[in-house]
Amino acid sequence: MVARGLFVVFEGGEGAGKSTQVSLAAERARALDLEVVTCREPGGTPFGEAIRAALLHGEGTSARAELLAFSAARAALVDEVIAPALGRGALVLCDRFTASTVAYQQYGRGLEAALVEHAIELATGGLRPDLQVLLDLPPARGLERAGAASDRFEAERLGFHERVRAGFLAQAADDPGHWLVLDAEAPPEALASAVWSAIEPRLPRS
Ligand code: Z5A
Repeated sequence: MVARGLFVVFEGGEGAGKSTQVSLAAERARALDLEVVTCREPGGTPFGEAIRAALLHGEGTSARAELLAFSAARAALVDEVIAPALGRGALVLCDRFTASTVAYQQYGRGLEAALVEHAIELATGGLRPDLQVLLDLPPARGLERAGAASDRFEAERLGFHERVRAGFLAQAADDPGHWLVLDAEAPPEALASAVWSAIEPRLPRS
């Protein structure tokens, strides 16, 4: 049987604290001598980082082209980083993954669910996270934390960010066994403990 690590994804709106929680979870895991691989979307490979720059700081494009660009970056990340790490039995902690595509491109931009689902399938080859942590925060609070808009998504109107939040909450409600929903206004250490309590029992035992 092929070794399988654990794939944990952190999701939420801008400034929700995803990168903070990826770092705190990685610290806890490394203290236990586990192999930990951290990554972010879009990005995480040289190809993906080039797409990230175009998506976040370029001129912008159609919603369909945006969907395909996020998907191309994801395919590279899955093939080059995530799948090999899981094959070695590592704990993979990723800042955003497919739920962001559903929340932003489907709920936010208004693309059809079937189109988004198709792109996700193509990019991941069916790979799904074992656990998705939703750091839920009213968008106004998250944008305040993130500071002055520094990319094309942060610059969207509040209504867009409200739809994105609803998109994350709907996905979590549809599949509660694979989601942990946390109030992102709690202190970072308290959130990190809640996250670790969900990760620890899912870790592969040797
Ligand atoms: N996007 C998409 O449309 N489709 C897709 O498929 C994918 C992505 C994958 C990527 O940006 C953009 O791409 C994203 C969606 C879109 N939209 N935007 N913008 P990103 O992920 O790089 O950027 P972001 O979501 O805005 O992340 P961020 O601003 O870096 O936020 P974060 O990682 O969630 O938060 P943080 O950096 O950990 O913390 C933010 C601040 O809050 C910082 O000052 C912390 O010290 C503070 N913080 C953190 N935790 C707390 C708590 N618990 N309490 C108080 N303060 C806290």
